[in-house]
Amino acid sequence: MKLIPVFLLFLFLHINAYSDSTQDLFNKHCASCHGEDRLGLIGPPLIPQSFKRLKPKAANLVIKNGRAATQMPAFSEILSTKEIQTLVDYIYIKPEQPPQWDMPAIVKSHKILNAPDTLGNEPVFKADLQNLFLVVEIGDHHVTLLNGDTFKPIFRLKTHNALHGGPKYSKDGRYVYFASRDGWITKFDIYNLKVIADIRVGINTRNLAVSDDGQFIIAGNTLPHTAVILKAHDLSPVKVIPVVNEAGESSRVSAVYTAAPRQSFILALRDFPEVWEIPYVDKKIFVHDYRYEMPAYTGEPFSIRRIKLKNYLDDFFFDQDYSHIIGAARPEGERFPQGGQVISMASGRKISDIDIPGMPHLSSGISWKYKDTRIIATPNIKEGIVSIIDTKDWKIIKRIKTKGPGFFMRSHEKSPYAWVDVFFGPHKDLVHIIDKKTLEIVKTLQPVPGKTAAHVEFTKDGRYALLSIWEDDGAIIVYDAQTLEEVTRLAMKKPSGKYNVYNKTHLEEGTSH
Ligand code: DHE
Repeated sequence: MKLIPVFLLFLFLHINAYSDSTQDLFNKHCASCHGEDRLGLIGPPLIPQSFKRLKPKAANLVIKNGRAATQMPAFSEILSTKEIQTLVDYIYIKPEQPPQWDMPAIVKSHKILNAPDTLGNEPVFKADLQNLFLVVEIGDHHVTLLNGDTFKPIFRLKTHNALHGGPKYSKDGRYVYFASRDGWITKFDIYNLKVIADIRVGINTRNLAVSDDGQFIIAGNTLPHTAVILKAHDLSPVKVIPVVNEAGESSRVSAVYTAAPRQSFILALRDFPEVWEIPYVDKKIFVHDYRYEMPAYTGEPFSIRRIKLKNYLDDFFFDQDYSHIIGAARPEGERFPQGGQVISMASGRKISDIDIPGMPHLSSGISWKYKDTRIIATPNIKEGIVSIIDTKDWKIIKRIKTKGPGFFMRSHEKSPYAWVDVFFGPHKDLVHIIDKKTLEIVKTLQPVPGKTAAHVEFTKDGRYALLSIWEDDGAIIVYDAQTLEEVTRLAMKKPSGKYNVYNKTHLEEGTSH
């Protein structure tokens, strides 16, 4: 009889010792990116809610081999097979307290630091306000405001950790909104160099979009499974939209966008194959497409139009007038094979497939006029190619071979060249320059041997191209966009994206929106 309690005590100590050492293993190798609580930092949350599409066997392979197009490295040389499996088992355990971030939590986090009406309307510095850049420095979590004529920094702002996605400007370029991966949305007044307001909309957030009328912000979360609408004026919260399908299943948001001509927000969802359109004004906005038996949609503001698809859209691109979504999914066996698809926004139906191999990075695709048509060029994060798509018939007209998978592609209407980086692999220090007329690589730059070179943005007039040396002791290198010669360089802490006010607010065809 006495043996039973002793056995139970042994069992209890054994389980505790096992879980402590598992937590130690997790803390040592995973917590710096995914958080000790597994709720995500620069890496995504590692709890069962985040694994609706990733089965344990596949998670094991991700830990072993790393994940393409993310910062997730391979651990096969560092951890034993047993340790990897221990981590897989651990991340599929539900946290004791289900993570929550609801309206009361959002309201509580809201801080107005400088009421917008108390600040002056004249900028406190001299510069061409349309040719300013914001450079996100993820090395030490700052944003630098840069004069696009002199290339001299004007101001450096401390931000929340790990900003992700492009900061979004108000139409006049005075205000800018940032989203951090840990859920914070910040409004900054560029004229006064002051933060207006700050609010935490989620535990793990993807990105934000600003309505074309400047009234509303939408932020998409991966934890919890919500999208949050804010008033752009002072970031006060308006509505939390649960991201749930008709069967009651919830999904992470993979990205939110503004479709200006449609006066609506578009949401790409990760865990069920739907795209959502959410109007932000009170009028009939959806044109009936006579080719299909589809009723016109007359949505109330912030109601949901569900566009149901046969495959997920993990990454996508809009054509210039926002009448089509060109999307691609991470391939998942026979049910969801690889390839792209084109969705008509009017009918909500797929109108074409696109034969793209690997994993095209459509959200950094660009478009330009080519001969008698308009083309879209997209880098590929799995293969060393740039795919050129003809928007007349959605056929691939060329695959340009590069020195490795790339992440970002850029051009400017006034530039004869498109720039594409080679973000992944041994040639990460190279950048290819493509002639937009011949679709040939005409030059390959190696700005700093051995250091990652990535993400280009042009000045307002397209005369100069700014490139990041994506390292902690990195730099912005300014090139003459015609001669491709270096003009100057500025030291920066792991500069990631850079965003020109004019190009972004005028939806310049060579940059992301
Ligand atoms: Fe990004 C933009 C998704 C990993 C740096 N990234 C975007 C956008 C999406 C996206 C949907 C467009 C939204 C916008 O601009 O509002 N990114 C994803 C992923 O799904 C992916 C592959 C995995 C993830 O962990 O989220 C991913 N992204 C990364 C990185 O690892 C990068 C290189 C480093 C980082 O900061 O996390 C990175 N993503 C960026 C940047 C932009 C971006 C710099 C804005 C590009 C622009 O010029 O607009």
